[in-house]
Amino acid sequence: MKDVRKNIRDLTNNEKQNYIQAVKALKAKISPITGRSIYDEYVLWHSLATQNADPTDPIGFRNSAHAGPAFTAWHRYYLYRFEKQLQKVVPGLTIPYWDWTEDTNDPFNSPLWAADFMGGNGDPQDNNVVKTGPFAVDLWTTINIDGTTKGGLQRQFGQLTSGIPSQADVNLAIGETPYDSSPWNFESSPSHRNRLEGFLAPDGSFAQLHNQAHVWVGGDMVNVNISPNDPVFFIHHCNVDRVWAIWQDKNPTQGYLPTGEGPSGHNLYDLMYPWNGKATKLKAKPVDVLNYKKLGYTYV
Ligand SMILES: [Cu+2]
Repeated sequence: MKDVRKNIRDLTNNEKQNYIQAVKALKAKISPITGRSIYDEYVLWHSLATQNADPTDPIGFRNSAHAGPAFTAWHRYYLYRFEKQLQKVVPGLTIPYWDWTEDTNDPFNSPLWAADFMGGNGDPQDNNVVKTGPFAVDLWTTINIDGTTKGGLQRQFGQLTSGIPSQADVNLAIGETPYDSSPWNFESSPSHRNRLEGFLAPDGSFAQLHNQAHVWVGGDMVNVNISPNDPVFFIHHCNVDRVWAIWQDKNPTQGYLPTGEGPSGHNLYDLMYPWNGKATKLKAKPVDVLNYKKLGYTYV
């Protein structure tokens, strides 16, 4: 039996409730190893990877999880682990995905932002703090990169970019080969990874696909160090993972690159920081996560 990751539009009310309940349970649950909230551990892992800038990148922008080949693999492992944690609360629960293309024409009114799901926009009169839904200011707190409390979740829909990805954008990413190319950073082209990550926007804005949806939501989501503070992070990244999975299925002869000549932490057999057995006890390499079906899940 595989875990089935569903479209947010196909969730029953009960499934939505279970998802919210499980996310909140992870926020409340304390890790016996670190003494921190399990949810906040995930925020900090993302922060650790983001702060681990790669000095070998001539542009100085690549880090362990972004603007480099491991972008897709890092986030796939991250979501996989997070989903396992959710399943400890609600057995069989999976992360749903936000297919942006169904909301391209009207992102403000996506069912994602329903009061019984992710809640709505931030309050522009009050520092863009979210005041509706299960993650409203009195019900959810966010953290800074040092783990201290930051306050209410922030969102600023459509202020920093006007739109979210379209079907044409997604088709472009699905049609682009190879997987990645030198110089293995945000200038790589052609590159499925860089196209999907969203640095190849035609207007040079760096805000296409994955990046654009982060920027459109704004607030916590646009602060790459702590973007998982917003629970929508996982639902957004589930769709990024899904698009990569579609690309993989369509291009079975196009493998992960680089296999060994790229930057440290990004090659097929490199350990991905902080899952190097030192920064955390975990160990994960891109090669471990290429086959999503082997990880035990599928998309409908
Ligand atoms: Cu990320």
